[in-house]
Amino acid sequence: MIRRLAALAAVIVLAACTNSPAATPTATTASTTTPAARTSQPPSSQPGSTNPPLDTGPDRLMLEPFAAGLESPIGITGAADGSGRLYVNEQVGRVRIVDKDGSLRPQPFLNISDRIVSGGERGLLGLAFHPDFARNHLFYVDYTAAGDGHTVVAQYRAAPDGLTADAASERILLTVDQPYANHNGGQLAFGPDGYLYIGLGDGGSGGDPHGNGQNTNALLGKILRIDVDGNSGDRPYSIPDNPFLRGGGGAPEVWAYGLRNPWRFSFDRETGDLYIADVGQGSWEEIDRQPSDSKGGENYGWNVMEGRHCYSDKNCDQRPYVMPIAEYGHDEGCSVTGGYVYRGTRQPDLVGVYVFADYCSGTVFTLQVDEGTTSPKAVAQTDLTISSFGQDDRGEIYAVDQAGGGVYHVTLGG
Ligand SMILES: [Ca+2]
Repeated sequence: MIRRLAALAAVIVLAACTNSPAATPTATTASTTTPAARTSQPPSSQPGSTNPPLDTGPDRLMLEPFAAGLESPIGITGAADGSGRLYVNEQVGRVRIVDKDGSLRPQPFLNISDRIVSGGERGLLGLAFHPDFARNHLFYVDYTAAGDGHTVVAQYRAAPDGLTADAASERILLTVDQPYANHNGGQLAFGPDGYLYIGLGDGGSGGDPHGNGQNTNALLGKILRIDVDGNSGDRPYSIPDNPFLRGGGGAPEVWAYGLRNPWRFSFDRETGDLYIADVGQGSWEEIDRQPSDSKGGENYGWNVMEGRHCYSDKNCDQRPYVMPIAEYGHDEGCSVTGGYVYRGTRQPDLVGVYVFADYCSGTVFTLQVDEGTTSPKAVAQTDLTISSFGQDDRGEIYAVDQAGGGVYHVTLGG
């Protein structure tokens, strides 16, 4: 506890020095296990000295150290069970528990590293808890299988106390062939409709050589939607009323398509809108939004388009595609990490703001999502490798630093 208070104090000191232009990012070594204080200085390209319009959200966010000692964390989530615990997936194949006081439990919640190939864009990529987890103890993971490198989505069952889960309880729901090692997607999230949404990249290599993004019969380059509480025919799940369920034209699991590598998507827990961060090829990173009343079937454009720009055909007809609500170029980063719309209670001035980051530059951005198409606003420059954001049960947002092994609480500071 003393160490944690010291770290927080260091953050506050740095925050008081944010007029200094010398606070540039430094390399974070993989051996770092104690979170160092992170700067909260907006990048120098931001007009921090002028008064912004009132409705553009906070000018500055802080990432306050919350937990440390994780190995290559790439996801974090609460279990919506009232425990206040955070569950962090480590890339190698472990799920660890961070208690609500920020302490990391030494015993993993789950260890399935024996069946996973990890490294690069592969590993234990996704984790989601059943909406009724408190009663049925079921949760779901997305991982890259050892041996063939394919994507597996599987169900596990936790002990009633929520502290451990038996690796032998695995029930595989879905296996998807991966032609290349990269672009595996991996996000899992339950929507407000109670169905499980699954993000899959285009299969990898570069430029989508197999054309998966626009092929509605392929599961790659998609967001899928399945009902884990049912089963139909030879499937260990059932298909909700998805866009291609009736009338054909695509695989029944497909919910949305035209995606390159959706690295994190999330539902706004108040509005039900879906926010998708789709990693770009070489020039543009994008955020897409799907309204809560969508019936699915949106085509987000890849590989005809990258962001709002024609990609495979320089004179493309943009009309069939849903444009992103925001994009940024590779002058500001190289790989988007999608985040969450803040709906917590501890930071009223952050309510309704979508927080996300760039994995490469360490820049944290916000979007004022009620403005429609908008521009990302850089609100913190960190030296973290932000691989994922997540929410606890109360709607507080956390980030994980893959290189340093830390968990950070996103706050307004002060
Ligand atoms: Ca797109």
